[in-house]
Amino acid sequence: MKQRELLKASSVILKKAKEFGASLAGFASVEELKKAPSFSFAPQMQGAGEGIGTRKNDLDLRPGEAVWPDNAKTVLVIAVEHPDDKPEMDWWFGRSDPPGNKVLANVIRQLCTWIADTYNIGVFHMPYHVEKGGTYLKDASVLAGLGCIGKNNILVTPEYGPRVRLRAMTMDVDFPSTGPTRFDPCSTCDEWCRKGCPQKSFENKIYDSKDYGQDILPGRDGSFSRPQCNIQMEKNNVDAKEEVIKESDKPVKLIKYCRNCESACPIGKT
Ligand code: B12
Ligand code: SF4
Ligand code: SF4
Repeated sequence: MKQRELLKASSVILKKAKEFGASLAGFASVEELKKAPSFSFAPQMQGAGEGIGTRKNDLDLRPGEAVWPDNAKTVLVIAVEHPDDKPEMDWWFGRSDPPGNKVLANVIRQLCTWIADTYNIGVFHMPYHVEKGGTYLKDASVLAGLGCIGKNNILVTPEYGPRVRLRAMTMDVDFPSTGPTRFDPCSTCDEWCRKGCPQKSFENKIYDSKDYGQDILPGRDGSFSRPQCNIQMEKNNVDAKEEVIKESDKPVKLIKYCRNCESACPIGKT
């Protein structure tokens, strides 16, 4: 594609993403993303590859390893807003994916078909889990300019704060990156996100730059404890109750995972 066509296509694709239901969308370069902090930190993390947030996979990938489709040049990352007044977007209905995840997958599916048909570009719908062929979605979003990683260790966007969920696809054409941005609301904030954590997951600095050979760490400064947060996730699993919902004729177990570090953040609240 010539430069002029490329620029035109990139703005049409980003517009299309919103038409299909994305709240935000942007491009990140695959080469840049491969150098992102999560890729270098993940293999060094204590308990890497076991337990928390790890899924069995057929690809035999270790933490920080990724498989990229042949010729993948650009990651198109989307965010869908999960507002406070629609908590059900995030609930697990028994073993079924939360409705919000279905929206994300549906937008990417539509984009894959439309982009391939319109521009004859090679596309790939990235799975959610990195070890199943996905990518670190927060790093991708930062590089695509959707927002920054807040002191709550998740993506904070100017428009919706941290209350978004993410998904991505690759394309085999080099579209210009749409980020990163200088947006950083945390530097002057009273850290409501951290104060609201029921497991005190940000209480101590548990990682030090000099031990990991990188300045960018979980929770930005090395204070996010994945095991502490996961205690809460397990508690939420145990506490899940059967409820009657309109989507099912039988009562189903509803798992409502903690979101305090998102909902306490004032950014993006109207
Ligand atoms: C495994 C996982 C979990 C595990 C472990 C969490 C963890 N952070 O390690 C558990 C189950 C505990 C968990 C909990 C939660 N998760 Co989770 N999780 C994931 C998953 C699958 C991978 C995350 C991962 O392994 N990251 C890599 C590890 C090594 O690093 P890290 O802790 O994230 O820290 C890195 C970043 O902070 C980054 N970073 C920091 N500063 C900067 C600055 C720049 C410039 C850059 C580029 C990067 C960067 O560098 C750090 C490493 O050095 C992602 C989906 C995905 N495919 O990405 C969702 C994901 C991160 N989770 C998400 C959410 C919402 C949650 C929860 C709120 C629970 C819930 N209700 O869904 C909590 C929040 C915990 C928290 N405050 O971080 C969302 C975040 C959305 C957002 N706004 O960012 C994601 C993207 C999934 C989604 N559906 O969209 N999660
Ligand atoms: S509550 Fe404050 S410190 Fe925490 S993520 Fe939001 S802006 Fe950043
Ligand atoms: S999801 Fe809950 S337990 Fe985990 S870091 Fe956020 S506030 Fe803490």
